[in-house]
Amino acid sequence: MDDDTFEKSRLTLLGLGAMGTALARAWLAAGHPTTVWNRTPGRAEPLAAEGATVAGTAAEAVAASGLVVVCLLDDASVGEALAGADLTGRDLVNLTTGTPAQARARAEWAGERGARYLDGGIMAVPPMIGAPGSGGYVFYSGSRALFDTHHSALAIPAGTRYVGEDPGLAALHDVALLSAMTGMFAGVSHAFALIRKEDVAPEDFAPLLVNWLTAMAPYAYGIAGHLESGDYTKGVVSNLAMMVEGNSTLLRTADEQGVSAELLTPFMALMERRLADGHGDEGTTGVIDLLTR
Ligand code: FVH
Repeated sequence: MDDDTFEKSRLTLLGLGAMGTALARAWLAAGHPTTVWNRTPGRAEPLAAEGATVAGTAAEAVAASGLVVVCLLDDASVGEALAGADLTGRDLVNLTTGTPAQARARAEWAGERGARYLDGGIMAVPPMIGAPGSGGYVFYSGSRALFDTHHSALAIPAGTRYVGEDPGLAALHDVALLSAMTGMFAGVSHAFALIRKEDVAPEDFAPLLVNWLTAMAPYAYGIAGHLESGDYTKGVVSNLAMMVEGNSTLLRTADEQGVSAELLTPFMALMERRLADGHGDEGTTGVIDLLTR
């Protein structure tokens, strides 16, 4: 049967920033009757022209649909926006980036107000929303029943990955990946700083950087294997003693190029501590032990 034969479920979206607007457009384009609300009303105008129903208050928007999706700046703004809304019987899906503890507290808060709760962590930037094949997806955690009930609507803007009943798990996965990305961009920034004053075109250098990072990324599987087995030396092809020795060349090059090494030195200090503890035959997995309080 043609998909258009089925009536698309009604939903409400609170928050029309860059991400909220992209989400709203994806649901509208897929034919979901969508009610929107934003603190600054002007941001809803283009969506009204595209078929959205614009609510005057967050409480009105919540009252309009059983499924209420929230995509606001942070957890505090979620509390503020929903303060005057009756959540009884609503299915609340919170796509606002927050910490695992905030997600767990928000799930309890929603339950006390009579709502079912699902937390989401968006692994996409706005242009990847509603773009099949972009690779964007959303981690979900919390009520499995709620995820299953609304899966067809939730799968419209981006792919979905349900990671467990604990509402904090989506945020944990989200923030862990964002943290890895932050480290990657620190390295990328340092690399561009090194070449900046030389006769090396950034546009020529960028593909080299991307290829190298892509080639190195699968070593994360080796680290996972170490953590699973407890043997941090298994399959090590570049040992810590060698890498710490090599760090002096990285630091000396930074100095020669007039570049601050401040993005590199915290990680190097941990490598040195692990080496000093007698683990020169490992890779970098032991650094994780030093980080874990
Ligand atoms: N954009 C991105 O690249 C990332 C990708 C990954 C996921 N994030 C998270 O998505 C949440 C929303 O991000 P956004 O890009 O839509 O953010 P902004 O464009 O800055 O819009 C912020 C919206 O939040 C509203 N807002 C802020 N404070 C309050 C408040 N106290 N009460 C009610 N609404 C509030 C703001 O309203 P206004 O300023 O237009 O009145 C916007 O609608 C976020 O968690 C990202 O981490 C995006």
